[in-house]
Amino acid sequence: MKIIHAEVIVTCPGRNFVTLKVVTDQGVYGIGDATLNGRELAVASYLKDHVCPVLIGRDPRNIEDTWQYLYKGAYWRRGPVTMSAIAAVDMALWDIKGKMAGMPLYQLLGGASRERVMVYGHATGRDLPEALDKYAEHIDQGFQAIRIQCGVPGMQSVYGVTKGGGAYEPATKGWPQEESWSSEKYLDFIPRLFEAVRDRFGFETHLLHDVHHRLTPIEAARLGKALEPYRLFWMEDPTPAENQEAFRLIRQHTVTPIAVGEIFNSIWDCKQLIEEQLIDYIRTTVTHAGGITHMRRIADFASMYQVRTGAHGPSDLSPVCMGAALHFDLWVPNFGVQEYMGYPQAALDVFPHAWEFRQGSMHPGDAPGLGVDIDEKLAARYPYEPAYLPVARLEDGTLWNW
Ligand code: GCO
Ligand code: MG
Repeated sequence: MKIIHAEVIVTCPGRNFVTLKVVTDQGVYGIGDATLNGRELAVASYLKDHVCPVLIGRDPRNIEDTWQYLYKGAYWRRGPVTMSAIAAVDMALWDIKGKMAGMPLYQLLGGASRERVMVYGHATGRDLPEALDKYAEHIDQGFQAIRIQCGVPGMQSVYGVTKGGGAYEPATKGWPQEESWSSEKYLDFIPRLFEAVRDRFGFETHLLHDVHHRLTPIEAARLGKALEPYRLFWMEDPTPAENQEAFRLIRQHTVTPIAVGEIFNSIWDCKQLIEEQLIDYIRTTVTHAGGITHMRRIADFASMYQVRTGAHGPSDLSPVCMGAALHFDLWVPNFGVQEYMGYPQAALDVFPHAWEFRQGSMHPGDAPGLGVDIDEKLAARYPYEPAYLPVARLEDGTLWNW
């Protein structure tokens, strides 16, 4: 069996997505997601110019060998561009293997460890009343886990909150938007948000919050401690994680669980955080962390330290990644939760999928392989549109972590 064709499809049904399609001499093809928000064409070129040519003639059944070939063979290891490209190939090959076997991917991984996958949705409000209303809507939709983000009094823009209300999409067309940030105002307000949520809704629902890398370690420690009475499921990305030792300081002060890893792309990025048990949930994703093959390695390593998975699942990872993630989640023994932000209708139409959402949980479906396809004709109707993530500045103009 041989790969005879590999091509990259870039489409913008509401937002940009990069998809790899790998075709075999037996008529079976597989697809993989290679979307890196705001830097899409770098991965598209990596695939088109450097990876697709060397895939031709390879046996698609040898997934592990192909993974090692692309990882070790490039000499330049890791990084989001490289690892997203490898991930797309890996996903496509697992898709092919599943189709050849006539089995959904989760069966190839070892079968289902649970009936369905618990997902968390985003309740976001420009102010406290709106945030609480959105939270109530999520409870009505059956979510058992809800992330809450809220506008902060005195601050013009906050991560995770749309200016006009409605679904949050951080990437914008044109020049990167500038947001301003005050850790002081944020730290003063956030405990009041959580107090209000627990007062009104009680403790039945898992409660999550994303700090989005904004605090220093000691500030993060203070926040975690202040939020302890509200029993969070997790506090996400409390401080940038390039320096993993920083999390020791946070841990010394608080038992609020911590989730990190959405911008990580290899097992090496999370090594110290996991082996020193500095985090509770690892948020790496199939697309940005080297595919199913590498995610499996990360999850197995994490399981040795009772760290559970909590994969990133924003709208900027395509419905192809969502499918792969759900197969992985259904199998992985140390599953925690899966993020699900949802998609614009146009994106759902371009990527016909077997996965489904119902009452706060999801299932990948039982179609062979990933159970996700791409409608290429429809995709061609939505050409690429340059878009950037915002940048954040402190109130005095200093560039900060967005
Ligand atoms: C999350 C994330 C996203 C990222 C986005 C960047 O927890 O879902 O923080 O909202 O900001 O994926 O492209
Ligand atoms: Mg996040």
